[in-house]
Amino acid sequence: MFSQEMMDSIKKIEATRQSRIGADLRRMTADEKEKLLKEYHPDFVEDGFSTLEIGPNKGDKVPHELADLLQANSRLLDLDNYKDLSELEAELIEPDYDVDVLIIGGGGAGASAAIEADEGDADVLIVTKLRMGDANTMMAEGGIQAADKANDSPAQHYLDALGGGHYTNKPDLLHKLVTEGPDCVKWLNDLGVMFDKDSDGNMITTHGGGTSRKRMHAAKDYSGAEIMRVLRDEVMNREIPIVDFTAAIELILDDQGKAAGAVLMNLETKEILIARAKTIVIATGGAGRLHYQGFPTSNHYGATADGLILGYRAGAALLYADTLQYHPTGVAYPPQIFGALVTEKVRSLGAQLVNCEGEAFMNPLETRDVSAASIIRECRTHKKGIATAEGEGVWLDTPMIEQLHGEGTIEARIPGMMRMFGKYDIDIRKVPILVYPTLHYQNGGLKIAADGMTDIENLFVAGEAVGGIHGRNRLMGNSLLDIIVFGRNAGKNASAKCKAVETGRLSLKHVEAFAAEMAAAGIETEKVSPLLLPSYTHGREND
Ligand code: MEZ
Repeated sequence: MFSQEMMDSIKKIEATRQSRIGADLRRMTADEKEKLLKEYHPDFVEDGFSTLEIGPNKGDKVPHELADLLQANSRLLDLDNYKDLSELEAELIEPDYDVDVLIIGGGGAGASAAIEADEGDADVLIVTKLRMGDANTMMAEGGIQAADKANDSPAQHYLDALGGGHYTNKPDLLHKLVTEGPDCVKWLNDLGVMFDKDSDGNMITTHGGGTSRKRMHAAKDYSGAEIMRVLRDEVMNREIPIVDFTAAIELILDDQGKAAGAVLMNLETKEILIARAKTIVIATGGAGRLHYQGFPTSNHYGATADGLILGYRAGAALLYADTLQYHPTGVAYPPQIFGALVTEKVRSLGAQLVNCEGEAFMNPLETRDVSAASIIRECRTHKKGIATAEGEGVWLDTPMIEQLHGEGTIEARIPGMMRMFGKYDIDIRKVPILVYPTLHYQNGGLKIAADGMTDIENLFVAGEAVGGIHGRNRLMGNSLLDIIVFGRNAGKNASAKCKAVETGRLSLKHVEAFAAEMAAAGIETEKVSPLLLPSYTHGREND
């Protein structure tokens, strides 16, 4: 199972384990962190980025892969059953769906928005390109932050997230996140999420990287799946209509430039459908499947930045689209689960990051950007990584957890991790895990105000497609929190707003205008967007 090099190194890990337990691993200074990030974090790799030539963020840099999609051809310009755009525009008069609130995306943010919009008596429709719950929410493991303990406060939570985000978080968005956190965890608990609790019924909370208080609430190490289970049930119980396997491929504006619906495509039949709506919530999630800079990803199959493309082509601005989160502990070995998430909770429980010599090279609770950069340095410059067929990695010393907290802790607190590695005959109670950074989260996204609305009237955004809440680096557990806080917020505000909306004549003129802007800038490309699904066939579709 393990190579000889790995076996030899594991012996060194075992030999140094006892001396590392209780060792005071110094936290880096701000200057050390800044230097480390500039040298090793992928956000600072100059040739990973292109400068946008058109659109609201013209002049800004974003990853090449995203730039190629933001400046690509609309799918509407190349539809089999329509001669040209005017033929499709003629169909806008008789939409297939006509609702108050259209929610694009079936993850945690979309579900939360739908529940609150329904609660606000709006007529709601969810469209999702896969199935309800096929989303990054489902993949989140370690927990959700909320400052609801006596020794904590939203102000403390604010300061932690602000420091972790390099002081670039939008203050009003961060304020909302932390002040509404406790109520959102209570809302989830009341809906039926089975959070870990002690024998007195109190929530068990742990630290995450960069937190000054234990405020991570978890459902073992499948917190996102548990939250999604409950949200999906709630959507079903309320009989909110869901159209699945159907992607939004373009937004529709009205003749006053306000958002007024979306063009949908059934992914199985390729049928085109028109949805008219008074307000729209984009909740399409992240972009891990764009594999920026060749990184593997912890994201679900549909994470292809679609919402950013839809919003941008309609004229909505992006914020911090040049900053991504590489989760420090993606699986480096075995290859069958390369890039999968090893939850930060493993480090919260005390497992150290250790190089091939058995040396702990950083405090395990540094923030994610710093931890990822530190692992890359350990491998690339210090040459203390372990080689694998896919690249390299460092050890995450999981057996330490049971030495610190007693036998049975791993099975009780991180059973998902134990099962995932167990399938490949790796018992994480006995041997460490090999890890390397994996593309995990889109820190940036569409710019919103505190009510969740973009620069485009009636267009709301929630969840990972939003930029600005977390600044340039998100702390663990603030994403599960943001999908709930900002999902509910968008749902409430979209349903309240729709009562006063008088939709004008539906139009796709912005699609033509964007194509003209591309032509004027001399951008010629075969690419069409949104991507919808990634391709792993590398041109071998017919093999
Ligand atoms: O917030 C996250 O990204 C998260 C909880 C991930 C994890 O490490 O478990």
